[in-house]
Formats: sequence, structure tokens, C-alpha cells
Amino acid sequence: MIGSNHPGSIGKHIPRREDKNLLQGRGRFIDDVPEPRNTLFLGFVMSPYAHARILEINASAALELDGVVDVLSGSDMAALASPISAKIEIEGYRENARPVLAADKVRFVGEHVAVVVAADPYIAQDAVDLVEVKYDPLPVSALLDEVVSGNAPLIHDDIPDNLIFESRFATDGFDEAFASEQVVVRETFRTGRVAGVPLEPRGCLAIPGQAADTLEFYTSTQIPHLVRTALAQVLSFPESSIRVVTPDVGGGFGTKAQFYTEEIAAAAIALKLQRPIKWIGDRREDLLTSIHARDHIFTVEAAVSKDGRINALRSDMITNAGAYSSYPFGCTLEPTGGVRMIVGPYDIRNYSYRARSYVTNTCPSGAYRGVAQPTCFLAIEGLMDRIARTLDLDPAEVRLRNVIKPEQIPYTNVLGIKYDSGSHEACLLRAMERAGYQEFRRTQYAEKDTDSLLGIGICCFTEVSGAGSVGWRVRGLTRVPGFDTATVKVEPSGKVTLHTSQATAGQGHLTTFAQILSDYLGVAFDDVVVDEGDTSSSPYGTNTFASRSAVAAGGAVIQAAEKIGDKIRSIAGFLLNADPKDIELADSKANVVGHTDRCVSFQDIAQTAYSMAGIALPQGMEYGLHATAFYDPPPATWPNGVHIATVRIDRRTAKVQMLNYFVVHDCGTVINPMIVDGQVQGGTVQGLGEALMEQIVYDQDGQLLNANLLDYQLPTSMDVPDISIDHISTPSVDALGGFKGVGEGGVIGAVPAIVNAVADALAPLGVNVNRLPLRPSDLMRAMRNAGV
Ligand code: MCN
Ligand code: SMO
Repeated sequence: MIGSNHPGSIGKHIPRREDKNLLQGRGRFIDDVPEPRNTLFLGFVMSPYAHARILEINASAALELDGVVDVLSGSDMAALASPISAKIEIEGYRENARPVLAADKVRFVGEHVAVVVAADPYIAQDAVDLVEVKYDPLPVSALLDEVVSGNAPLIHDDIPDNLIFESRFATDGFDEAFASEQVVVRETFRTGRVAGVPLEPRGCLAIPGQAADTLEFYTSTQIPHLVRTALAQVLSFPESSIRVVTPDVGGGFGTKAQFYTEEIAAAAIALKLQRPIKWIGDRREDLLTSIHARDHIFTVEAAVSKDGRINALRSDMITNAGAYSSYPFGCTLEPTGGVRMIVGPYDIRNYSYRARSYVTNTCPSGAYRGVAQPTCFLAIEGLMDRIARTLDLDPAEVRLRNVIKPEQIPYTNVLGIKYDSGSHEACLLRAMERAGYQEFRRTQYAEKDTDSLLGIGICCFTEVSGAGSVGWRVRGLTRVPGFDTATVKVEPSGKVTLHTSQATAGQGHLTTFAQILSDYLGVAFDDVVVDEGDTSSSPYGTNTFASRSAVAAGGAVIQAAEKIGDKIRSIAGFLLNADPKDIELADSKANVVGHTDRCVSFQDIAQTAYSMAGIALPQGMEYGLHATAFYDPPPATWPNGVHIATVRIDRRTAKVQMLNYFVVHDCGTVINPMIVDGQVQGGTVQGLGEALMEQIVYDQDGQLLNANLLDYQLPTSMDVPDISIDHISTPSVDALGGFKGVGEGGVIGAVPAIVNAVADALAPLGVNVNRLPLRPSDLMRAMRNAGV
């Protein structure tokens, strides 16, 4: 039987174990990993053009510089490593490979054309400036809106119309259902392009083994196992001979859930030269070449009954893939996500979608916290407000009329996706109460200060989390395994080591997985050490993204605890002369049920298991205390939540001031409330940035105009309101442990709630808010366009 034996650790505000080192400056990030003395450093020559043919590369001046060891071009690199290509097995996708260094053509500003190998990083940078490249510039397709309109220059010969992916779906009888209602409400939302901006830029260190047939690879990634598999493939090098290790990772946010060409270049050159190779990206490189996200055009249209019920919904999502489909999730990740998640917490039975992705001469796009969900919930939640305005109903009331009711759960949505539990209506009611929603509405226009406009915005959402193999397969991601893994070892000392297939980037895994193991194995929390992010010690798994660790690896920890618990009970039964079924485990001890004095410590059990106690194990029992479990969670597990934001807009400056912020969230069984709240807060702040200030700006020529943190504005503590967080817990029924993910809910809820609050404040003036971000200059323009 699987069950938490000794509830005690789960649910507690246990301070994060990882923080002591980090706060004392003893974190070991990628640049802190000691490099061997003979290490060489890379400098990448980046294209200044968004689209051009490479005519000639002259590296002679660079090669003359003291300390420069080698300069490799695209064709040199092609001999060492094959291009990367995301294999997405879904109809309507045109597979597209990216060379490690551009060979004949460049397709975005910042794409690597050559790489310098030098004795130190400064020489490498100097040499980069000495590499002369002759280009023949080509016409550029940088802006999504122009590409969609159909007359943009082609970027890849084999991708007609620059359309790399298209997919459609409709429920039976959709057109009739849509036509049966007289009220149709429609809007197109245009989201800004953003970057994940982890504090620590990317970097890696490749160390060839002394025997020349192994490779140790340190990299700042969320996906060590997937990187290892991909490296082995592109380098044609035995996977079993590669060890990938993640040091402390200073934020990932999806940006580091990708496999990058710099990683391949470093590994390939290390193997070629048989020297350690290091590359650390700077902020400019990070903003130019780490994947971008959003940049969507999302049109939603609903046929609505007079009382505000959505009878039929139509979505059309267009995404910007950038110049190449990124690995491993491909450019299909966002369009397939957005159109599938949008129905969220609402009971909508007639649905149709069209999803598209276009290539452009910009940096490839990929996973960034929330993936498509901040956009699709902006679309549906923005639509809810517009339905309310059209029908003269209250926006919260429209949501309450459409939301899934408790008696409908378990609920299977219109796409066949099952919600095994949830608190969709309860979260909305609680959030309205916490935010004083009705009171705000009563007094919203009472203030006589005519320069101040007040607004309130709601976002009800669900989040896809902890997806298992089935969940990835339905989206064509057959190379993403979906299961996760835990190995539990009770060491001879009785202390426990837990290896999981996750790779933490700040989420607090070293604390939360110890909490789970502590409860399910009956081992003292302090006796558990958690280790992650090393492919040589952790079993293969799917790694950290899509808010999957709590569900997928949490489930694996529970299963592994169960397996090793059985063996501990057997040995304890043998030592205590009792039936193993009568043994219970608590606080790193085993005792006979009802007889706490008839007990034996984990240490004594381990000594016996490791043949160090002077007694033989019973016949047939293996030595050692070690268990591994592979857990494939349900297709997905669905946390839900509601964010409500209130704002004040200064009519003269169009500056948005955040007033109050309320979150009610349901991630099932909460492992660590402090970590969960931190996740919600961090995500909310990122959503605030996306809604109000962040934007990566490309011009018509495909030049990135703001590849620095002065011009790419991130939120600071000055911008952030108090965030009040409340929880409702409906444990998952289908996933072990009852956990649901929380890592992305903050950003998913925040973008729509904040945008809706701004839109609500400006609606009485006739200003339509449907483009992100909402900087004062953007809002001024919208107000001027509306004649305000
Ligand atoms: N947790 C919990 N109780 C739950 C659910 C989760 O205590 N019911 C805890 C987990 O044990 C874990 C943390 O909350 O310590 C996040 O869990 P989960 O939602 O499973 O997400 P992952 O661990 O898989 O992390 C990935 C997620 C994603 S996809 C992005 S993007 C993101 C995010 O996490 N990137 C982050 N949060 C981040 N936080 C930090 N500090 N840095 C990032 O790069
Ligand atoms: S964008 Mo998160 O790493 O799925």
C-alpha cells in the first residue's frame, strides 16, 4: 500500500536547504566550476545581419594573435557535429535542422558564424573582432505580422510561405453550434516578445577524459539527461561515455530547458583538441541567442447566449518560431499548447482551433515560464471581460456562469483532457472575497480625482503540470520521455541518499524531495541528502520543466520509498523476530506496531544489509539497501487558480500603479508552503514584467534593438505590490501523493489579471487594450488613438 506513513514533514514551512550556501556566497555556478589548467576558451563570431549569405571567412589575423589556438567555420564544425533537429511527430510540422555554426547562410542577428578557441576568454573576444566575414545581405522577414500577411521573403527553401507548422481541430457540429447564438464577441490579442533572463547567463565546460574516450560536461541547464542524449547523437559519441553535470543553476525559467549550439561546439572542440573547453555567455549574448518567447497573435471568438454562457469558442493562435525550430520541444510547443489549454477552468462544449507557427529572421523561440498559457488565458480572460461589457453583466458573474462546478468533477474537457480534481469555482469565490471585489466595483468610480482611473482584473486559469508520457506524445513530442525517476540508497551509516532525475534551477528540490522521502519512508528529514543534476549518479528521466518535478519525481520518490521500505521491513522483521507486515517505520527506526520499544535503527538495519553486523541475511535476500523507481504520471495534472489585480492609472502620464494583488491557488497537496508561495510570487513578478514593461524589440531589418538590461526593462522590487496568497487544496486523485505543480501558475495568472485590470480602468474611456506590453508610451498611444 502506498501512503504517507508519518505525516509530519510534508506541508511544513521548512527553510530551503539550498539557501545557506547561496546566501553565504558559496554557490557554485557554472563559472565557479574549477577548470583544469590547460583549459581553452571559446569566443563566438556572431552575424550582424538577420539574413545573409556567407561569402568568405578570413581568420588569418585572428590566428596570428598570441594565444589563439584555432578558428572554426561552419564547414569545419559540420565535420565534427551534425545539425540539431527537433523531431516532432505531429501533422502539419515541417521538420527543420539547425547547423551548429551557420554554414552558407545566416538567419538571425547573433547566429554563430565561426568560433575562436583561445588561451583565455579575453584573447578569444579580441580574436572574434579580428575574424573577417564577408556577407551578401538578403531580404529580411523579421516581423511576424508581415510574415503572416504573406509577402515576406523566404527563409528556408523547404518551408513555403515561412509556415513551419499548422494544425486545425473542430468538434462535431461546431459551425451549427456557433451559428445558433446571436451574440458573437471577438478580439485579437498581440503579445510582446520577451526573454527569460535568468540572472546567470548560460555557459558550459567540456572536459575530455584522460583515456580520450569519455567526456565530462558541465552545463547550466535544466535538462542534463536530454542534453546527454542529444550530445551523443550529434557528436556520434557513445552516450554511456558522457557525463553531464549541472552545478548550481542561477535561474532557468525554460530558457535553460533547451539544447544549445554553444554546448555542442564546446563538446565537439574538446573532443577534437583533447583539451578542456569553456564558454561563458555574457548578457548581450544571452539576450541575442538564448531562446525568446511569446510574440503571439491570438484571436478568440465566442458565440454566447444572452445570459453570458459561452456556447462555442473559436481560437486562432499564431506564433513566431524564430529562425529555427528549437530543440527539444520544437516550435510546435507554443501553438499546440495555447489552443489546447485555453478552455481551462470553463465548461465549453463546442470548440474549434487553428494553430500556426511561422519562421522569421529572429532568434529561435522556445519554452519560457508558462509557455503558451499566459497568452491563451489572456485571450479567454480578456474575452470574458468583453462578453460582460457586451451584455452589460459583471465580469466575475460571467466567469461564474461558465466555470466548471464542483459536481462536474472529475471533468473531461472538450479536448478529452481529464481534470481529476480541482476548485475552479471555489478559487474564484475566495479570490473575490479576499479582494473585496464587490466593494471595489461599488466604489470604482466614486473617487472624484479625475486624473486617476481605477481598474480590477481577474484571471481564472488551469495549468498543465507534471505531464506523463501520454501527455507529451499527444503533442508529438515523442523524444520527451515523460517519466521521472528516483533512487533511494540507505547508506551503511543509516543515512539516506536520494538521487532524482530532476535538475533544480532554484525551485528548492533539495528540500522538498527530502520532505517527501521523510514522510513516505519514515526517515528523519535531516537524515536525507538529495542529489540531482548528475547523469552519472541519477537514473534517466525527463528533467525539470513544465512544472513537472513535484508530480513526476515526487511520485517516483514515493514509489522508491515503498520499494525500499519493503526491504527495510523485511530486515527489521528478521532482526526483531516479527512479521515484516507488523513493522512500521518512523524517525529512521523500525519498530513492531504497538511496541515502540521493540525497535531497531536504520543504521543497524543498514549494517545488516551491507554485511557489516556479523550476521548473515536470510537466505535469498540480496545484500544492499537500494531501490530505483520509474514513475510515469498521468497525461497531465491540473492545478488551478485565480489572480485578481487592482491598478490605478494616472491619466496624464499613463503610468500603471499596482494597488493590490490577490492569489488563490490550488496545487493539491502542498509539500512546502513557503516554497510554493515563493514560486507564486516569483512567477507573478515575471508576469508583471511581461504585462507592463518587458519587450524584445526587433526592427524591420531584424536588428535586436535592446540586447541589454538598460533597454530591456525587468521589474524590480519598486514595481511589485504586496502579493497576498491563499490556498485551496484539492489533492490530485490520479497522481501519487496528490501533488499538482506550481512552478508556472504565477506568471500564467498574472499577465491576464494585470492586463484586464488596465483594460478595465480604460474601458470607460473607450480605449481597447489588446497589445502587450502596457508601458506608459504604449498606453498613451492607445488613448490617443481612441481620441482620449
Ligand atoms: N511544490 C510544493 N508543493 C506542490 C507543488 C510544488 O511544495 N504541490 C514545490 C516543489 O517541490 C518544487 C517547487 O515547488 O520545489 C516547484 O515545483 P513544480 O511546480 O513541480 O516545478 P518544477 O520543480 O518542475 O520547476 C519547473 C518550473 C518551471 S517550468 C519554470 S519555467 C520555473 C519554475 O519552476 N523556473 C524557475 N520556477 C522557478 N523558480 C526558480 N527559482 N528558478 C527558475 O528557473
Ligand atoms: S518554461 Mo518551464 O522550464 O517549462
